[in-house]
Amino acid sequence: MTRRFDNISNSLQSQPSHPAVYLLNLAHLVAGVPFLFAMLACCAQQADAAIVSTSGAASEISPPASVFQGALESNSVAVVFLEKANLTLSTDLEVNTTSPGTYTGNNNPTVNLSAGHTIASYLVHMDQVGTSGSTSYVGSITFDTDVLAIIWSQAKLNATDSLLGSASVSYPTGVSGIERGSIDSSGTNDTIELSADRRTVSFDLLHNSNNIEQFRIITEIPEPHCMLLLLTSLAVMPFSRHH
Ligand SMILES: [Ca+2]
Ligand SMILES: [Ca+2]
Repeated sequence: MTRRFDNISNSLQSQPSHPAVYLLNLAHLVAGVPFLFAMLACCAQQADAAIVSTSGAASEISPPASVFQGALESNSVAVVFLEKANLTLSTDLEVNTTSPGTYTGNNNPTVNLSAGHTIASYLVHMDQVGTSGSTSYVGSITFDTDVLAIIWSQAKLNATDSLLGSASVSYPTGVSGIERGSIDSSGTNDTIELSADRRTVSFDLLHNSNNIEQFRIITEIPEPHCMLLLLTSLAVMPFSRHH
Protein backbone atom coordinates (compact mmCIF):
# COMPACT_ATOMS: atom_id res chain seq x y z
CA MET A 1 0.00 0.00 0.00
CA THR A 2 2.79 2.37 0.95
CA ARG A 3 4.65 1.42 -2.21
CA ARG A 4 1.57 2.20 -4.28
CA PHE A 5 1.35 5.71 -2.70
CA ASP A 6 5.02 6.21 -3.43
CA ASN A 7 4.43 5.26 -7.03
CA ILE A 8 1.50 7.66 -7.37
CA SER A 9 3.48 10.40 -5.69
CA ASN A 10 6.48 9.83 -7.95
CA SER A 11 4.20 9.75 -10.94
CA LEU A 12 2.70 13.12 -9.99
CA GLN A 13 6.11 14.70 -9.36
CA SER A 14 7.47 13.55 -12.70
CA GLN A 15 4.36 14.70 -14.55
CA PRO A 16 5.39 18.07 -16.06
CA SER A 17 1.97 18.79 -17.54
CA HIS A 18 0.13 18.81 -14.20
CA PRO A 19 -1.80 22.14 -14.32
CA ALA A 20 -0.49 23.49 -11.01
CA VAL A 21 3.12 22.68 -11.90
CA TYR A 22 2.64 24.08 -15.37
CA LEU A 23 1.26 27.37 -13.97
CA LEU A 24 4.13 27.59 -11.48
CA ASN A 25 6.68 27.04 -14.25
CA LEU A 26 4.94 29.63 -16.42
CA ALA A 27 4.96 32.15 -13.56
CA HIS A 28 8.70 31.61 -13.03
CA LEU A 29 9.37 31.99 -16.74
CA VAL A 30 7.23 35.13 -17.13
CA ALA A 31 8.85 36.68 -14.06
CA GLY A 32 12.31 35.85 -15.37
CA VAL A 33 11.98 37.16 -18.93
CA PRO A 34 11.78 40.92 -18.16
CA PHE A 35 14.73 40.51 -15.78
CA LEU A 36 16.72 38.77 -18.49
CA PHE A 37 15.91 41.50 -21.03
CA ALA A 38 16.85 44.18 -18.50
CA MET A 39 20.21 42.45 -17.98
CA LEU A 40 20.79 42.14 -21.73
CA ALA A 41 19.97 45.85 -22.22
CA CYS A 42 22.30 46.72 -19.36
CA CYS A 43 25.14 44.68 -20.86
CA ALA A 44 24.61 46.10 -24.35
CA GLN A 45 24.74 49.63 -22.96
CA GLN A 46 27.87 49.01 -20.92
CA ALA A 47 29.66 47.25 -23.78
CA ASP A 48 29.41 50.60 -25.57
CA ALA A 49 31.19 52.45 -22.73
CA ALA A 50 33.15 55.04 -24.65
CA ILE A 51 33.85 58.67 -25.46
CA VAL A 52 30.52 60.46 -25.90
CA SER A 53 31.84 63.86 -26.98
CA THR A 54 34.95 65.99 -27.47
CA SER A 55 35.40 69.76 -27.64
CA GLY A 56 38.06 72.24 -28.72
CA ALA A 57 41.30 70.63 -29.92
CA ALA A 58 40.33 67.11 -28.82
CA SER A 59 39.43 64.64 -31.56
CA GLU A 60 38.94 60.88 -31.30
CA ILE A 61 40.77 58.66 -33.79
CA SER A 62 41.43 54.94 -34.30
CA PRO A 63 44.71 53.78 -32.77
CA PRO A 64 47.59 55.10 -34.92
CA ALA A 65 50.69 53.10 -35.87
CA SER A 66 53.00 55.29 -33.80
CA VAL A 67 53.00 58.09 -31.24
CA PHE A 68 56.71 58.87 -31.53
CA GLN A 69 57.69 62.52 -32.12
CA GLY A 70 57.09 63.34 -35.80
CA ALA A 71 54.73 60.40 -36.49
CA LEU A 72 51.39 62.16 -35.93
CA GLU A 73 51.77 65.94 -35.96
CA SER A 74 49.17 68.71 -35.80
CA ASN A 75 49.19 72.28 -34.50
CA SER A 76 45.43 72.24 -33.88
CA VAL A 77 44.37 68.72 -32.94
CA ALA A 78 45.00 66.73 -29.77
CA VAL A 79 44.15 63.16 -30.78
CA VAL A 80 42.64 60.69 -28.31
CA PHE A 81 42.34 56.98 -28.93
CA LEU A 82 41.31 53.82 -27.10
CA GLU A 83 44.37 51.80 -26.13
CA LYS A 84 43.00 48.87 -24.18
CA ALA A 85 39.54 47.84 -22.93
CA ASN A 86 38.22 45.34 -20.39
CA LEU A 87 41.52 45.04 -18.55
CA THR A 88 41.11 43.97 -14.92
CA LEU A 89 43.90 45.32 -12.75
CA SER A 90 45.57 42.47 -10.88
CA THR A 91 47.77 44.78 -8.79
CA ASP A 92 47.59 48.39 -7.60
CA LEU A 93 48.61 50.85 -10.31
CA GLU A 94 50.66 54.02 -9.71
CA VAL A 95 48.93 56.99 -11.34
CA ASN A 96 49.06 60.81 -10.94
CA THR A 97 45.52 61.29 -9.66
CA THR A 98 42.34 59.36 -8.91
CA SER A 99 40.30 62.40 -7.81
CA PRO A 100 38.26 65.18 -9.42
CA GLY A 101 40.09 68.51 -9.34
CA THR A 102 42.37 70.89 -11.24
CA TYR A 103 46.00 69.89 -11.62
CA THR A 104 48.90 72.14 -12.53
CA GLY A 105 52.56 72.64 -11.61
CA ASN A 106 53.09 69.19 -10.09
CA ASN A 107 54.58 66.96 -12.71
CA ASN A 108 54.73 63.67 -10.87
CA PRO A 109 52.50 63.13 -7.82
CA THR A 110 51.85 59.46 -7.00
CA VAL A 111 48.49 57.93 -6.08
CA ASN A 112 47.47 54.27 -6.23
CA LEU A 113 44.55 53.04 -8.31
CA SER A 114 43.56 49.88 -6.45
CA ALA A 115 43.57 46.40 -7.97
CA GLY A 116 40.27 44.84 -9.02
CA HIS A 117 38.92 47.62 -11.25
CA THR A 118 38.09 46.63 -14.82
CA ILE A 119 39.23 49.53 -16.95
CA ALA A 120 39.71 51.04 -20.37
CA SER A 121 42.75 53.16 -21.21
CA TYR A 122 42.89 56.15 -23.58
CA LEU A 123 45.94 58.09 -24.70
CA VAL A 124 45.78 61.81 -25.54
CA HIS A 125 48.62 62.83 -27.87
CA MET A 126 49.85 66.23 -29.06
CA ASP A 127 52.83 66.78 -31.35
CA GLN A 128 53.33 70.15 -33.03
CA VAL A 129 54.49 70.28 -36.65
CA GLY A 130 58.27 70.28 -36.65
CA THR A 131 60.55 70.50 -33.61
CA SER A 132 60.71 74.19 -32.68
CA GLY A 133 58.46 76.85 -31.17
CA SER A 134 55.47 76.16 -28.97
CA THR A 135 51.81 75.31 -29.50
CA SER A 136 48.82 75.53 -27.16
CA TYR A 137 46.09 72.87 -27.08
CA VAL A 138 42.79 73.43 -25.25
CA GLY A 139 39.94 70.94 -25.23
CA SER A 140 37.87 68.39 -23.35
CA ILE A 141 36.80 64.75 -23.59
CA THR A 142 33.58 63.36 -22.07
CA PHE A 143 33.03 59.68 -21.31
CA ASP A 144 29.88 57.69 -20.52
CA THR A 145 31.53 55.93 -17.58
CA ASP A 146 33.57 57.31 -14.68
CA VAL A 147 37.18 58.39 -15.11
CA LEU A 148 39.12 56.54 -12.41
CA ALA A 149 42.58 58.00 -12.93
CA ILE A 150 44.84 60.20 -15.05
CA ILE A 151 48.55 59.72 -15.78
CA TRP A 152 50.40 62.81 -17.05
CA SER A 153 54.02 62.25 -15.98
CA GLN A 154 56.71 60.93 -18.30
CA ALA A 155 57.85 58.38 -15.70
CA LYS A 156 54.39 56.89 -15.23
CA LEU A 157 53.57 56.94 -18.94
CA ASN A 158 56.77 54.97 -19.55
CA ALA A 159 55.92 52.61 -16.69
CA THR A 160 52.41 51.84 -17.98
CA ASP A 161 52.93 51.59 -21.77
CA SER A 162 53.21 47.80 -21.70
CA LEU A 163 50.21 47.24 -19.42
CA LEU A 164 47.82 49.94 -20.72
CA GLY A 165 49.11 50.60 -24.22
CA SER A 166 47.68 49.17 -27.44
CA ALA A 167 49.63 46.22 -28.86
CA SER A 168 49.39 47.78 -32.35
CA VAL A 169 50.82 51.20 -31.40
CA SER A 170 54.55 52.05 -31.13
CA TYR A 171 55.23 54.09 -27.97
CA PRO A 172 58.36 56.15 -27.26
CA THR A 173 58.90 54.31 -23.99
CA GLY A 174 62.02 55.62 -22.31
CA VAL A 175 63.31 57.33 -25.47
CA SER A 176 66.03 59.74 -24.37
CA GLY A 177 66.19 63.36 -25.45
CA ILE A 178 62.46 64.05 -25.54
CA GLU A 179 59.82 64.80 -22.94
CA ARG A 180 56.43 63.16 -23.30
CA GLY A 181 54.52 64.09 -20.13
CA SER A 182 51.90 66.82 -20.04
CA ILE A 183 52.24 68.86 -16.86
CA ASP A 184 55.62 70.52 -16.44
CA SER A 185 57.02 71.52 -13.07
CA SER A 186 57.52 75.19 -13.91
CA GLY A 187 54.08 76.40 -12.87
CA THR A 188 51.08 77.47 -14.89
CA ASN A 189 51.84 76.37 -18.47
CA ASP A 190 49.87 73.17 -18.21
CA THR A 191 46.50 72.37 -16.63
CA ILE A 192 44.43 69.17 -16.56
CA GLU A 193 41.04 69.03 -14.85
CA LEU A 194 38.75 66.12 -13.94
CA SER A 195 35.14 67.25 -13.47
CA ALA A 196 33.29 66.61 -10.21
CA ASP A 197 31.05 64.01 -11.89
CA ARG A 198 34.19 62.17 -13.17
CA ARG A 199 32.92 62.15 -16.76
CA THR A 200 34.89 65.01 -18.37
CA VAL A 201 38.64 65.61 -18.63
CA SER A 202 39.57 69.15 -19.72
CA PHE A 203 43.05 70.30 -20.66
CA ASP A 204 44.97 73.49 -21.42
CA LEU A 205 48.49 72.46 -22.37
CA LEU A 206 51.55 74.14 -23.86
CA HIS A 207 53.77 72.00 -26.04
CA ASN A 208 57.43 72.94 -26.69
CA SER A 209 60.26 72.21 -29.14
CA ASN A 210 61.06 68.61 -30.02
CA ASN A 211 58.99 67.11 -27.21
CA ILE A 212 55.59 65.46 -27.39
CA GLU A 213 52.72 66.08 -25.00
CA GLN A 214 50.79 63.01 -23.83
CA PHE A 215 48.54 61.89 -21.01
CA ARG A 216 46.60 58.73 -20.29
CA ILE A 217 42.98 58.53 -19.07
CA ILE A 218 41.72 55.41 -17.28
CA THR A 219 37.95 54.84 -17.25
CA GLU A 220 35.84 52.28 -15.44
CA ILE A 221 34.23 49.37 -17.31
CA PRO A 222 31.36 48.09 -15.13
CA GLU A 223 30.55 45.26 -17.58
CA PRO A 224 31.81 42.28 -15.52
CA HIS A 225 29.33 43.02 -12.71
CA CYS A 226 26.57 43.07 -15.29
CA MET A 227 27.81 39.87 -16.92
CA LEU A 228 27.89 38.21 -13.50
CA LEU A 229 24.23 39.15 -12.93
CA LEU A 230 23.30 37.95 -16.38
CA LEU A 231 25.06 34.60 -15.93
CA THR A 232 23.46 34.21 -12.50
CA SER A 233 19.99 34.88 -13.91
CA LEU A 234 20.57 32.39 -16.73
CA ALA A 235 21.72 29.79 -14.21
CA VAL A 236 18.78 30.35 -11.84
CA MET A 237 15.98 30.37 -14.45
CA PRO A 238 16.09 26.68 -15.51
CA PHE A 239 16.75 25.66 -11.89
CA SER A 240 13.65 27.48 -10.64
CA ARG A 241 11.50 25.95 -13.39
CA HIS A 242 12.21 22.45 -12.09
CA HIS A 243 11.20 23.18 -8.48
CA1 LIG B 1 56.83 67.54 -33.71
CA1 LIG C 1 53.51 70.95 -21.45
